[in-house]
Formats: sequence, structure tokens, C-alpha cells
Amino acid sequence: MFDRYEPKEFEAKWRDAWQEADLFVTREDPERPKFFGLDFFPYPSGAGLSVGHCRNYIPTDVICRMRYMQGYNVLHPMGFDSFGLPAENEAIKRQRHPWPMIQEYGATYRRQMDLVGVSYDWSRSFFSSEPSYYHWTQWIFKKLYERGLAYRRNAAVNWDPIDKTVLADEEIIGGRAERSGALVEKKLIPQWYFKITEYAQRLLDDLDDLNWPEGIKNQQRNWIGRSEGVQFRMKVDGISTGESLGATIPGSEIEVTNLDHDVSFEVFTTRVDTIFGMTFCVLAPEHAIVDTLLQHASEETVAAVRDYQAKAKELSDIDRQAESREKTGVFTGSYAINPANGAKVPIYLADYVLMGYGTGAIMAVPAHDQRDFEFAIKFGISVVPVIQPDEPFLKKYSASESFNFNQELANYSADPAAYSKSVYEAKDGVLMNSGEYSGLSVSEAQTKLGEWMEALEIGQRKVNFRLRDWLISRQRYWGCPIPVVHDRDGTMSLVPDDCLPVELPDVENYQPSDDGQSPLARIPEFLNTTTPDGTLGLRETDTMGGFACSSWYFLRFCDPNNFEQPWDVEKANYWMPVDCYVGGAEHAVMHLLYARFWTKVLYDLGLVKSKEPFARLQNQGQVLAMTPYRKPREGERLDIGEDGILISFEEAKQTPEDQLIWKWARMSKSKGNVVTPDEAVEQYGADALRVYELFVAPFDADVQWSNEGMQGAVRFLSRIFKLVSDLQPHYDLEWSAGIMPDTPDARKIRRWTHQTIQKVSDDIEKFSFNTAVSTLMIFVNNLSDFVKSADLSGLRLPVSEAIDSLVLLLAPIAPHTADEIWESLGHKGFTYHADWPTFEPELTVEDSVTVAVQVNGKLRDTLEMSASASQDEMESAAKSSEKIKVHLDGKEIVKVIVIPKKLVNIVVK
Ligand code: ANZ
Repeated sequence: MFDRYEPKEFEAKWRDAWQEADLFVTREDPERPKFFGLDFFPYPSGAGLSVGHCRNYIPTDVICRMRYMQGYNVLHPMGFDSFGLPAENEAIKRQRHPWPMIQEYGATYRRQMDLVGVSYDWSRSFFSSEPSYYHWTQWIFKKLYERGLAYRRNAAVNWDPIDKTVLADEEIIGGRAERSGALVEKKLIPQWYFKITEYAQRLLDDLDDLNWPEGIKNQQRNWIGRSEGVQFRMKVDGISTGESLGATIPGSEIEVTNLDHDVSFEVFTTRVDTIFGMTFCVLAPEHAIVDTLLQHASEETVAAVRDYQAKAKELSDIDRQAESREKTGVFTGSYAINPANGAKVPIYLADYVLMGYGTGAIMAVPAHDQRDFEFAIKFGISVVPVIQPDEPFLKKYSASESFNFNQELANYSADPAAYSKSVYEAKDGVLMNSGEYSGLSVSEAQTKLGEWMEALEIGQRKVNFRLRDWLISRQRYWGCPIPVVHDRDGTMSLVPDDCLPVELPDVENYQPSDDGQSPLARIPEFLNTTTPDGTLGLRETDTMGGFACSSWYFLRFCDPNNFEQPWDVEKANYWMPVDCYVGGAEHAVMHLLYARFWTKVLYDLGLVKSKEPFARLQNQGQVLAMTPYRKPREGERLDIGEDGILISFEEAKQTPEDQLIWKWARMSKSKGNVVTPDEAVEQYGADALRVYELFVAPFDADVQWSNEGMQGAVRFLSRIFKLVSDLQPHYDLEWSAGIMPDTPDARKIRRWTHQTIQKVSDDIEKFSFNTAVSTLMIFVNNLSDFVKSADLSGLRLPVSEAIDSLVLLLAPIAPHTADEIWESLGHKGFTYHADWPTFEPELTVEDSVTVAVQVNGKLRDTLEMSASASQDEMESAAKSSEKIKVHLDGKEIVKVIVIPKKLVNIVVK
């Protein structure tokens, strides 16, 4: 047996042996419980894996290996998310076809994953761009279409002029495409959508039961953005064509007219209680009623409005809503009538109101809404407070005992920020300046005003969601074709099941075009086809964005080689949901929401009985590496958030010390700071890499890569080899058949062993891998110290139990090392097939404890006592200690303080 960690001597041998034995091929024994452990579906990039990616794969591997040893059937698959823009852009850059390219990249990933000993069942692997996979992506598309959940409409979309494609809102940051950095434009083209909004409420409700990080759940809640409010009609003054209904609006002379003939628009508000504070209205610049209003406006107004509309067009929704932006707007020349009090309020256009949310029009209440407030200040519109804040609110925000609005109003031109903090958030409190509603609480007023509007049929209570339908089509080549055929007269039909998959044609030139059409539209053999009833038709040429492919791959893993159906329902029902899903926190909304949506649709179709795809979610921290930057030179511009210019390691060598800035930055190819698993394994060994990544920090914390840390891992593994080889002469393979001795030393070793089993099992379960490793370190230290001094004769059985337990607990963490030692000890087979050690609770209990004995608070002695000693026993043991007696001599004992298992303090005078 080796007496130190020699990875080059045995790691590759074990990996070959595992492969030879098909060790990780999924077992499906109906008698056993199941465990589905899954890593986020990776896109295999040309750069290969870094040790940063391993922080995802190694921990999942540890929990899967432990579960297998605990007797579970384990599904631990890996595949490749190979359709989509990144792959296509990379292929264009390399002037290659994406398919062979991505297969090569995938093969590199696989080799690297194998190199660090991850236990994937490769017999279940696939690429999402294989026809045998996307066949079923298309099949699911059809199911969505049949249920009315996939539809096509003309839409102003975000157009990326560099990547020449449409982007989802989520793919735009600060008005630029996240991927290409292009300034995003608006373009009107027919687009395919999935109707995720129909599932908004369920997507929200079912979050509660998921074992996911709270932060991710909240991001989803905000993204779905449910709000309850009232939607009501606002009549435009002076241009109504309606007849009188013989009633007036309460408190005014204004007649209620037949709304069907009125020029009116609807507003959505969550704060109908503030309706008396409405001092203007705002329409989104794209609002359809604007044209009508302009028919009654002066030439100058028309010109100003058209100009404003044109400018708004160039901005993305996200920019329009940016809190820091100064408010802009333009008056339309028209007024609307507040239905609650008949007041005439000016109608403005402003880009902070979005067309895509609510009704694209709002009642503006500057006293209680931050954005309206900023707008009112800028345009000199009055601010009418209508909510008297309650006491706790006043205490929190205002120094004065009585809250004086006039004073506040006087203050806010001087310091708008101070006012807005004190007033606009007033969500609790009592109404004022609100006619008959004054004196009611906010919630009472909301109910009453809602009822009143419903009775008069001016409006109704409504739930709104911020969530938008999911834009799925891409005008690009490298994606899953949409299985739809367009008839001559424009009707659409689905491609019949027996004609699936609609295969992507193998072409040389697949560059995107400038006209917004997919390159597939230029390929006649693909484009021209027949409709199901035999007439000539044209294929849909848009492809699906990559998020479609990753919305169901976990289901395919349950039954990946099925050619008859996407999966066998029984198999999916056995394996789903994924018990533990591991990946980066950056996927909080898109992928994780889309996959939940598809799963719910498939649930409704009876194709899977799990309503949610991922029962538990874990997000790993990143690996950071020391990265060189240099100070900017005169006139050099820095990227946002940076204080230096990123340089290569080569350039760093040439740069004077005082110009260099070294910083921890996320490991990535673009930063040139990547350490590959190949390098790490070559230099230190695969198990050392595994131990290091698990031990260096809590799973979800960022990690600073260090070579010293790797050496520490090597030393730890070497200590294990040394310990076991030292103990080998005392090792008995058949220890479990013997009768354990019951001496204090035997009990001590067994206590260490069983405590370690308990803690390591529990820690792995909790994803606390760093403490699992440190527990093993303590165990190894205790045993190493013990063997140095103790007489081991008579301890063969507890020592052997300790060694076997150590090796098996180590097996998921450092599997090569574990198998090497296991074999050297004389065991047959792999640790993977051995049973996970279990602990006996009574053996974990400490039977002796160290108690501190103080006199007047000063430590004078420490005593070993039975852990079950009573307070009286502790006290008398302390008093009879020779060292203590010296300090008690001739003194009077005033009192004795006893803390069980820890301390006795004797107070004397
Ligand atoms: C009056 C009011 C008074 C409002 C007040 C808020 C506070 P959530 O919760 O996000 O649904 N709003 C409605 N439609 C809008 C649109 N298309 N673009 C921009 N803003 C819009 O927010 C709903 C509130 O956001 C609505 O309630 C409306 O302003 C505004 F003290 O109406 B509120």
C-alpha cells in the first residue's frame, strides 16, 4: 500500500476500471428509492472546462455517489445544450459548420468531466441538436400549439443589429444586447410566443413548496409580478359623442354619458384609494388613443407629440423604466375627467408608462408615487396629498410630531428626494382630501371604491401580472425548426407526427440575413413543402430559441433512447422530479421559469405526474482567480465598475510594478485567467482537486483559487495513506463479524468513528461539503495522534471499523483514493458498491467531558468527568481536587456555580 498520495500511480487506473465495469450505468430496481441528481444543461464552449465549472459538477457527484452507496437508484446524467446563438456565432467565427464543431467541444467536456472522476451515466447522454432529441422538442411544441399555448403575432421586437436576431427583454442590459453589446432597436415582425402568462398564478403559487434558495424564489416572484388593482375608464373631456344617461358624477355637474360612444381610455392602478389625488394622466407614447386626441390639438402640440413619440421608439422598456432617468413627457392638449370627483386633469404622454403593462395608461398621483412626483415637479403640476400617514410611519420618516403636508410641500422643491421618501410610500394610513371617503383606511377605501366602480360599470377589480409571454422564435439557422407549414392563403397547420422531426437542412451558408428573415427562408428545398392536405405550402423558417430545448431535457434523461415517444410516462413518473438540481444563480428567471412552465403543461397533459421539475435547487459559488489589470493611461476610458484595464499575464510581466493592479476576478476565458482541470489534475491529482474545491469554502460562496490550497489537499490525502498504511498490521478485514471490546480506548475510537459517520452524512446531505471534509480531517488527526501513543493490541476491531468507515466516507469525495486503499486492504470490488456506513446513536455520545474548575473566576484545574455526572457530583469532584483545595484553604465558600458538562466556579471570601 502507498504511504502517500501518488495520483499518477492509480487515478487513471481506477477511472478505466469504472468505465470497464459500466459502474455508473443507471440502476432501475423498482424495490429501491430513487435519487435524480442533475447539473444545469451546459453549452459546451470551445474553451473547454475550467476548475470553476468543477465547483458545480463535483458537489453533485458527491451527493449522487453517497446516495448510491445508501442504496438508492441514482440517475446522474449529463448532456449538451448545443443549439442556439453561442454555438452558431462561434461556428461562423471559425468558418465551420456548428454540428461537428459542437460535437468536438462536447467530447472535450466529457473527457474533462471523466478526468475529475464524475460519475455520469454516459449511456444516457445526448446533444439537444440531435434530430432524435429535437424530434420531441417539436412534438411538445405541437402540444403547446394545440392547447393554444403557442401562437404567432406581429410584434415590435427587440432587434439586435449585430447578431441579427430578436432578443427577449431579459437578454438586454442597459439598452444593449447582453451577448453582442449592440444597441437594441425596435422592429415589427411576426413572432412566435409561448403563452406562459396563462400559468402565471400557478407558477407563483407553487414556488412556496420548493426547496430553493429564497433569493431565487423572490426573483421569480418579482418577475411574475402579481398585483391586485382596479382597471377603470377615464373619459376624455370635450370630445365625447355619447348621449346623456340622465345622471351626474357625484359631487359635480358632469353628466354620465353612454361610455360606448365616449372617447375614453382605461387605466390600471393598484392604488385606487389615491384617486382623489390624481392631478394628471399619463399615456404610453404608443397608446392608440393618441391619434384621436391629436385631431383636436393645435399644430404645435401635434408636432411636439410626434417628435416625442419618435424619440420614445428608440428606447428599450428597461431604459424607459430606469429609476435614475430624468422624467420626460409632452402634453397632448386634452383633459380627462376623474370619475371620483369630476376634476379635469391634463393628459400627458411619458415614456415611463409602458404600453405592454396594464392598459398602457395611468392615473398619476404625484403625492404618493415617486415617478409621478418627479414628473409633476418637472412639469409644474400640483401635488395633492390624500393619505395621512399613520403614526409609526411618521416616527420613521419625519422628525416633527405632527406631519404637515404644506410644510413638506414647501420643502420638496428644495429637496425632492427628502419629500419623496417621506410621502410616496404611504401605503398605510388614513384618507384625507377625499370627499366622503376621507377618514377610511387605505384598504377600506380600496374595497369601497372598487365596489363603487363595479356598480357604476366604470371599472372592475383586476389582477395584473408583470410576466410577459415568452418570445421563442429566432431568425437564425442553428435552432430547432418550428413544425408548422403555411398555406398559400396564410393559414397554418402543424406538421403531422409521422413527418417529425422537421430536420434542419445541412447547408454551407447559414449566415443570418439583414432583412430579419431566417436563413432557412433562402433554402428552397427546406422552404417548399406540402400541407397535410396535399396543397403547396411554405415551411415556417424561424427556429426555436435554445430555452425551448432546455425546458424538458431532464424528462428525456428519464428515457433517452426511446424512439417511439419523448419518454415513457411510467419512467418519467418514477424519476421525476429532479431531487437535486445544481447550477449558477444567473439562471434565476429564464431557464428556471420556462422549465417550470413546460413541466406544468406536460402535467396537464398527463405526461408526467410531477407538477414541478426541480424539488431542490442549489447554486454554487464562483471560482475567482488573481487577474492582472493596469492603471489607465491618460485619456483611456474604463469599463463601468472597473478601476483598471484588463491585461494578459504576458503583458503583466512587462508592466512596471507601480502600474499593476492584481484583482480577484471570475475565472473566464475572456480574462485569460483560467486554470483547466487538465492542468490541476496533472499537477496535483484529481482527488486533490475534488477535495480542494469541496473544502475551500461553503458551497455557495465564491472561492479564490490558490495553489497552496491545492497542496493542502494533497497533504490531507497523503496523511490518510500514511495513517492506513501504519495501521494495516492491526487491520482485520472480518472485523464486523467479531465482538467489539468494551474498554475506554475502544469506546473512544468507536465514538470518533460514529460521530464522524453521523456528521459527514448529514453535512453532505445539507450541501455542507467543506465541513464534511473538515470533519474527516479531525477524524484523521485524532486517529493519527492516537496511534502514536497507544497500545493497539486488543483494538484491532475498533481500529478496523474506523479505517473502513474512513475510506467509505471518503469515497464520494475522493473516489480514486478510496478505491485504491479499499483494494489494498483486501476488499473486493469498488467502494461505490459498498454500503454507506451507518452510525449507532448511543456510540456517538461522549462518555467523558473536560470540566473547568475555577476559584473566584480564575481557572485552577481541569477535570475529566463522566458526561452524565450530576451537578452535586461535579461540585464534590471539584472540591476534592488537590489543586483546588489549596485555594479553598482557610476561606469561606460563598456559593458554587455549576454549568453541566462544562464548568464549576467556587466563590470564596
Ligand atoms: C396610481 C397610483 C398611486 C399608483 C400610487 C401607484 C402608487 P404594479 O404594482 O407594478 O402593478 N402603472 C400602471 N400601468 C403602468 C404602465 N403601463 N407603465 C408604468 N406604470 C404603470 O404597479 C401598478 C402601478 O404602476 C399602478 O398604480 C400605476 O400607478 C402604475 F400612490 O396608479 B398607480
